[in-house]
Amino acid sequence: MTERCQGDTRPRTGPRARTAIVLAAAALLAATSVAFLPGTASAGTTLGASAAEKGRYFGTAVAASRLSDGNYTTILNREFNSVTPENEMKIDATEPQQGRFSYGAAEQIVNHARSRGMSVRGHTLAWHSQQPSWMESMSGSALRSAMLNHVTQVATHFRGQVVAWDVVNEAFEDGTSGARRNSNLQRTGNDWIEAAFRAARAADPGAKLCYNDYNTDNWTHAKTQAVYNMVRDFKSRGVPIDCVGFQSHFNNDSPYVSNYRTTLSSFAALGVDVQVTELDIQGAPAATYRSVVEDCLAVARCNGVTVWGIRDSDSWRASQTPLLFNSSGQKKAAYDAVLAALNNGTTPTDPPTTPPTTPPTTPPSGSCTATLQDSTRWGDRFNSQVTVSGASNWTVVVAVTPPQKVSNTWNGTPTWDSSGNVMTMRSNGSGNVFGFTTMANGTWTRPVVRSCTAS
Ligand code: 9MR
Repeated sequence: MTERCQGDTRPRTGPRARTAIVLAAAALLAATSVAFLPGTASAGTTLGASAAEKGRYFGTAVAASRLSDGNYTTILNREFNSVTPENEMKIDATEPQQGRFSYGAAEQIVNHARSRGMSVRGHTLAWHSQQPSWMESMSGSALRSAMLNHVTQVATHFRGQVVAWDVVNEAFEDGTSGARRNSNLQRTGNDWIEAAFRAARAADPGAKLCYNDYNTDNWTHAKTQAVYNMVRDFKSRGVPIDCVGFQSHFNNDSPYVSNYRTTLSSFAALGVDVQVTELDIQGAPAATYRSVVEDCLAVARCNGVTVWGIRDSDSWRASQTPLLFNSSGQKKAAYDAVLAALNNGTTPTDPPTTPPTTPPTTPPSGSCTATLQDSTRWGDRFNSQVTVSGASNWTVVVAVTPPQKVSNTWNGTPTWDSSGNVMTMRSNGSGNVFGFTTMANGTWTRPVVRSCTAS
């Protein structure tokens, strides 16, 4: 359960040591149960930290042009642990002229995010909209090759930096037809979507590959069923799809409905992850925001929620005031509801997994003490929490065992060695308890604290 971390060379056996270990374990158990009560510091006081404690991310769309706005970046850096470039990775932004790629604005966002331990969702590689004019006027096999080249180039450029790509966006028609949207890409042949997924997989085998759409939230709608059938077909034929994004732009014409959870769980049952990718709700009713988050938390394969902007003034639908912060950057009632939902959320019912088999380790001495505790565990991943004592400005080095990968962190600023298995976590003013999520990838060995240094 716990790990002694610094210069503790006493033998681990003998009645006294055993008594001490039992007492320490009891104290930590007590501390753990308190720690997860809502309202306490480590129950999460920000959206990202609270989501991470549930093994999820909480993200936002980010516009590069707003990164110079201090009010905006203060909220971004404090609250979110995932970002989606709002427009900067779209085709017209990244390949404005055929064969000439332009990554500056996208890289600005990627660097801002990754240097602060946030993950990046890539949006989007193939879409009928926001095509540069050279692509809009193309058709047939020339367009097919240009599209595939675009997917390959962009996914290769950002390889290793983007955790999930919206490979294809909005390829189905609205209404009751259940048909594919008629677009220049669709006219290159019905297999254009799977061709795009195969190209993306070849370019960045480590990224999750998503299909992303809107008006696919209501389980009874023809469009939802049409996307579901495509995903089922892809899974049965081995087309490389890992996730489905539900944009979830809710308004009076396209409201949230209570079968949303059924939609998420039905797609997840096909063997894909699901993600809420562009959430905004007209008027930002707190109860609806809360329901969306609870629905995601109730589905084990729902990885996280992204809102489509930070403040109402940042929204593409600003007049509908659909976001969690008002235009001055103050938290709205919907914010409180989302945070409460994240802190009290139901625990997914994943199958039980084998606990770690390695004994606790004693890392070399340092100038502070870092104690690692196991936390929530799911079918594919687990959380760990590290408590630091003896310093308020600290640096803790933690190693995970390959092929494990850390997918999320909270309450610290991480950097990585070149292998990606050794994380150096620095205090960021959020206190002396930090946490992280490890994707097990089949290996359930407990992460090891290597050192703790006061700075
Ligand atoms: O929020 C984006 C807005 O700034 C752009 O002008 C618009 C152009 O198409 O795209 C908006 O984002 C869209 C996203 O890329 C796909 N789903 C719908 C979003 C809202 O229109």
